[in-house]
Amino acid sequence: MADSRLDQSKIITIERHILDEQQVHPEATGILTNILYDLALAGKYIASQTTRAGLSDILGATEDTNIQGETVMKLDQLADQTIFRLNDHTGRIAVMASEEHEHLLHIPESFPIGKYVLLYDPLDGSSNIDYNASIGTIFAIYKRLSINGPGTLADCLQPGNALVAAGYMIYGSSTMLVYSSGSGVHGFTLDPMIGEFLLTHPNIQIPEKPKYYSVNHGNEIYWSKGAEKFTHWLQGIDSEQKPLSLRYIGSLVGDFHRTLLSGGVFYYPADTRDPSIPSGKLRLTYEAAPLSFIAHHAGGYASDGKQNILEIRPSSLHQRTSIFIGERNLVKKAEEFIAKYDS
Ligand code: AFP
Repeated sequence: MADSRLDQSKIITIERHILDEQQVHPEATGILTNILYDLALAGKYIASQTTRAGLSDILGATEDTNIQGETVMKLDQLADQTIFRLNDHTGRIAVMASEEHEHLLHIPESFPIGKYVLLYDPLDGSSNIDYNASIGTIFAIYKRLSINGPGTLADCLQPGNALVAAGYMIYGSSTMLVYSSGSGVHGFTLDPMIGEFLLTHPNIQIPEKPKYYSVNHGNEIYWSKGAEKFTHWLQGIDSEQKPLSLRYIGSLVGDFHRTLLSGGVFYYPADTRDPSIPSGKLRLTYEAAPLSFIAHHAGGYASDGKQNILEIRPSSLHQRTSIFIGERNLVKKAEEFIAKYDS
């Protein structure tokens, strides 16, 4: 039964919030608003399936491997299809790209083509599914560059500073949707009683006082001198810095979400493990750019160690990058160490 003590005047649903945001832009047609609703709906459905993962036979790996050579979990496929199918027929999207597919996802011929481009990582951190740790969905929305016809690869290979909106859903102890369309970062928590996302974290700003640093220390032997020295600085070794505590899940959305709310820095530096991908593990288009957009609009900053991630124009769909993301001064400090030791 709904709690009658809830103050109805303070309840802002995601629908109302997105509509209010639209009012601020008189030129808005409502199309972006509807894409955000569609993604929120996808998030609700994926959340409902992930919470049942331990119960049903959808848990476990399929025999397929994705373009990154990783084992594809069944939940990845379900999340991937859910997002595609909720957006393929609406006439709002020109083309999509998913971390799970090597090539572009075109709108079926029977459906109208729209003016926006949607890139998504349907279920990030999926190697954590079996261990009940937080996982998430990341999305990035651009305006198409091409004039008409099906959307093109060039439409998808835009730098993060051309993003119109970006965000993520996190499936953890509660389900949250966090997004920005350029005016602040707003977080909504799914109320499972009413099946609606309610505004719980308006205008998120990354705290200036850092609490944690977040990195996979197991890779330290593969790091550059700059990444190693930066880590020592965070640990208070050879520095005046009060040591920060370490937190690392290995699920980007979970690690980023904590960094956004608690301050600090998450990083996945370039390493020497795989000479074919010297630039880092995370995907620029599906992971780094949208989260960098969120960090930027929450007062933070994201860098590949040398430059603002939002300024990098991808040259391929599945391009990887190193990343340092979080509280601005800490990320700038990382850039200093990289410049000093790795140039
Ligand atoms: P999976 O989706 O295969 O679990 O990969 C998750 C991820 O892309 C990202 O979410 C994490 O930040 C990162 O990989 C963790 O990588 P390590 O396991 O190498 O630390």
